[in-house]
Amino acid sequence: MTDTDSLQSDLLARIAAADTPEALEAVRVAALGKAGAVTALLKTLGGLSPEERSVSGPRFNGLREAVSAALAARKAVLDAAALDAKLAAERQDMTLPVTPAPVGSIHPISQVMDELAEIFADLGFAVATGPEIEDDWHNFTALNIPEHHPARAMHDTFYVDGLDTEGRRRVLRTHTSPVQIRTMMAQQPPIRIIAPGRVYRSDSDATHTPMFHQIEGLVIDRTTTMAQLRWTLETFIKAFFEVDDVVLRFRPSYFPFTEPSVEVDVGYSSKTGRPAAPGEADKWLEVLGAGMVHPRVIAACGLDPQQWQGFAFGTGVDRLAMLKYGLTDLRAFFDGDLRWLKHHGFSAFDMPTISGGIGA
Ligand code: 2NL
Repeated sequence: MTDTDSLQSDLLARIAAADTPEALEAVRVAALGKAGAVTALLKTLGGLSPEERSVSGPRFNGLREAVSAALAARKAVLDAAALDAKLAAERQDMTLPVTPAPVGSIHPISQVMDELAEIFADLGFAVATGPEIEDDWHNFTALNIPEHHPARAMHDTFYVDGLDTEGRRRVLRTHTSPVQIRTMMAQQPPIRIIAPGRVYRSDSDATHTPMFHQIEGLVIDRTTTMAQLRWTLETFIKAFFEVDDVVLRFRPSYFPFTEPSVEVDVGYSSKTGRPAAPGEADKWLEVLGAGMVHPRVIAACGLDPQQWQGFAFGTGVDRLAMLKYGLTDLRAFFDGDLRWLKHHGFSAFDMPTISGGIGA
């Protein structure tokens, strides 16, 4: 047996005996590394005569190939064994419940606006929207609010610097009525719309925030009456608060944009904390303002008040949300506290519908 043969059989035996990847790597370095035994043999080829090289060259290279092949084969065996061990040790319990992906929740104000849109849609009302930065004509003048009315004062209303392209003062809308003005100017009656959205007033204390939410309704037709207003509001209050019967009280009031004007109280049971039928109500809660649209407002929109008349109403969405869902702190609505939102928010999958029960 030559030296090459005995080196080969020694290395193959050590490869076969290596039982970890680390032990196998040590044999590889000892054989084929920079200072390895096979590398050293190959290095001697350069100093041999051509005759000697033609004998030793193929032998040494054969040795290197045999050792490389044995290393690769042994590595495959050890890798497969390592994978088997890992698979045997690790377990996934496929019966465990999945961790649900984190989901957000619907803010109570958004929920209530969706409920209102759904209720009024079933009564034939479309949702109308408009700009939050208005001009003083749409926000005040068209609504029969005179030039020196206190509502126009800087003290109450946020004005935006500069004038618009028509020379009108720009204001953050103080109510959603300008949306109805824009609708009456853009389309012929009959009109049945609600206008929900953000409004702004310079007011800030425990029960007032400078931005809040309003919803107004408008019906314009040839023979629209206050009796229809009463039925519409009754139907709305019953659907929204999910009560079978309710009593409303119309108190005479004043708004520049309606004549006659009323404030609408809902009979309320302090026992159930809900609106109640005539016999069960023990107090009144003011929830809406309403009236017949002032003929001057109809005329300002380019409609003939001799042909068209209508009713309008308005109410605060934030207060409706507080009443329906028992929320006590208005300011928490706008703090963006995720713990509050998680607790009081609604599932995005609970779509409000009349048939499904609005507040389910
Ligand atoms: C309230 C009272 C009200 C209206 C809003 C209205 C709109 C047009 C014409 C006439 Cl375009 N009226 N809106 C009417 C009566 C009352 O809101 O207490 N809101 C919070």
